[in-house]
Amino acid sequence: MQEYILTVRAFDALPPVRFADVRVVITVLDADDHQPIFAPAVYAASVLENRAGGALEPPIARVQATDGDRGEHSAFRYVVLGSEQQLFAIDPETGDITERAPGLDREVRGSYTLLVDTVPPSAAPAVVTVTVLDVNDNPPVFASPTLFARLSEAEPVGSLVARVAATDADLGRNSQLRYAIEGGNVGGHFVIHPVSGEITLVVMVDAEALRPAGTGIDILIVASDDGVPQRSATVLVRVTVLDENDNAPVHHPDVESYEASDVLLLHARLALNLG
Ligand SMILES: [Ca+2]
Ligand SMILES: [Ca+2]
Ligand SMILES: [Ca+2]
Ligand SMILES: [Ca+2]
Repeated sequence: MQEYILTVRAFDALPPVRFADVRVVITVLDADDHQPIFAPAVYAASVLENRAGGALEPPIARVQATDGDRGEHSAFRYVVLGSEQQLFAIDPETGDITERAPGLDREVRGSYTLLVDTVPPSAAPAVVTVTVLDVNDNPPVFASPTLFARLSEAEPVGSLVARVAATDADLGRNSQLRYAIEGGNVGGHFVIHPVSGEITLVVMVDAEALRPAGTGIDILIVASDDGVPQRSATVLVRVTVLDENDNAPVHHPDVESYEASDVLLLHARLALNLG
């Protein structure tokens, strides 16, 4: 409380001059003529997604407002305005902002803009932008657990057999994928490009060599992200090997003597019923 102390002296107008003093105390009473003011008015904060949230976690940010009045006229509390108060809590006394448990999901929403005010209202609400930082909480995903490919046994080395592609919902290194052959590449016929996912033939396939076990080769491909902890997924690539007529024909004695042109001529004569 502010006080002014004055001394007022009264003099006689004519001699003998005498005087008398009086002490005047002026007390200036406070009126509620200041609103709380946020300083600073803009805040930027970031928080890892999937944090437990709640009061046990360190606050995301702390806002601060001051009121130029005194006593009860300077009292206020902090509040978060609008729908964001469902996700973010503010300590009414300290201005500490925390996320309400459970944590935020960057894959759903990457940033929030909070308006923070006081009660009674401030001159202007503070703006707090909260950026949600990525955590590697998503594994790579293949569109289908199995990919089918066909390969002629006549395909030369270097041929593209198939291309696998997975997606990862995270960000940056947490979504950067590398591919590798994890199993089933019996005979070492295939290699995979770690970035493009292209599977290339490096040793030609012989369909006859696969029988009677089957008509194809299964390769298990793994896609791994670059996050910590690393997450991965697999896809099975079933390569059906198509037989080509690469074996010498078994000749029948009756037709052995015919040249191709003779066979055609014979068929033509029969068709014309020439005998
Ligand atoms: Ca005030
Ligand atoms: Ca997430
Ligand atoms: Ca990931
Ligand atoms: Ca994530």
